[in-house]
Amino acid sequence: MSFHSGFVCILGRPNAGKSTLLNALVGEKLAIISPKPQTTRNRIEGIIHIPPAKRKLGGQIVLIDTPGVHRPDSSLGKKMMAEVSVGLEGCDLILVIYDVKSKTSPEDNYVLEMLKQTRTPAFLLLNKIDLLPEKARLLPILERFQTIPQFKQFFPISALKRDGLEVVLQAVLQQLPAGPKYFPEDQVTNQPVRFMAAELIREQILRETREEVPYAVTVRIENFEEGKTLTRIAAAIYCERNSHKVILVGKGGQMLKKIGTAARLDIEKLVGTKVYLELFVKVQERWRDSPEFVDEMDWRRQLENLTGRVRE
Ligand SMILES: Nc1nc2c(ncn2[C@@H]2O[C@H](COP(=O)(O)OP(=O)(O)OP(=O)(O)O)[C@@H](O)[C@H]2O)c(=O)[nH]1
Ligand SMILES: [Mg+2]
Repeated sequence: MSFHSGFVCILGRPNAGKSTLLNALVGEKLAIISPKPQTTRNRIEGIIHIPPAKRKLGGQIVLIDTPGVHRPDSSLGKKMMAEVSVGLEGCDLILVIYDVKSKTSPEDNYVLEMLKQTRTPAFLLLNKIDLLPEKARLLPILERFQTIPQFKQFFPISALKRDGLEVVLQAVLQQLPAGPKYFPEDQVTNQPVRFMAAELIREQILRETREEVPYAVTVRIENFEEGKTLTRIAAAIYCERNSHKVILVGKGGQMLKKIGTAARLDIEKLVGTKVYLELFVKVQERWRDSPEFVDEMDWRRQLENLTGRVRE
């Protein structure tokens, strides 16, 4: 049986469940998840290896998670939307993910506008069906989207409960062309471990803080030393104001300790050794409005700088 492969981009509003879908389909925690919108800030690639089976196609899907589609009002927002555009470029199929419990919003139109510009075939995944008391509630949603010719197929799913995902995977493979294995079988992502560690720290901040603070925070790994049994990590948590710093540190340093302990346990699972994690909180005023700072935080840019330096 032939081997199908290609690039598939996930597109949708903030909070629709894109990252939950990526993690569920790849079977590994590659992206952080939170109930707060605009959690994902970079595109994240996950590789799905599907061995051929009886009457089932085999292949490799390079799945790209993207930030939620919104009208940006900062350099960070613009960068996030640029990440969505890069993710969409040249992909073979788009999975538009729609939260069936969400209210209609202008963001739906932004998503559809972006989709139309690509002319790439798409599937519509109606997500969070576990929250619907009856499936009949899907009908009005389907009616809204059925007239859009780019949508080739519709799937009700629950990314959280992993419901309906097998069917989606087979349909995706059918849609993809016969193609090569792009990545070796033991590779599930191209993200550097240190970036994933920074994200796991940010995930705890998203969990523990509210209002402005989680949005005003970014994390950069300042030092990462891998040993056989211990990984030493120092990370800077950047926020925009001293009042954010006060919250992040907490009374007697309690908040920072809580964030650090939970993140450390997650990072230990990721790297497979014990972790010594040191956190610092730094104030970088209005960093979200600084294109240079936002760019500096991009791990792809950080890698470019590193390899550039090696070449010199
Ligand atoms: N009940 C239910 N909750 C879900 C499902 N999929 C995702 N969620 C929840 O929805 C919230 C958002 O999930 P994410 O995967 O972070 O959403 P996202 O689209 O990546 O969000 P952004 O990165 O902010 O654009 C989290 O609280 C998830 O647990 C689902 O199928 N059912
Ligand atoms: Mg996300």
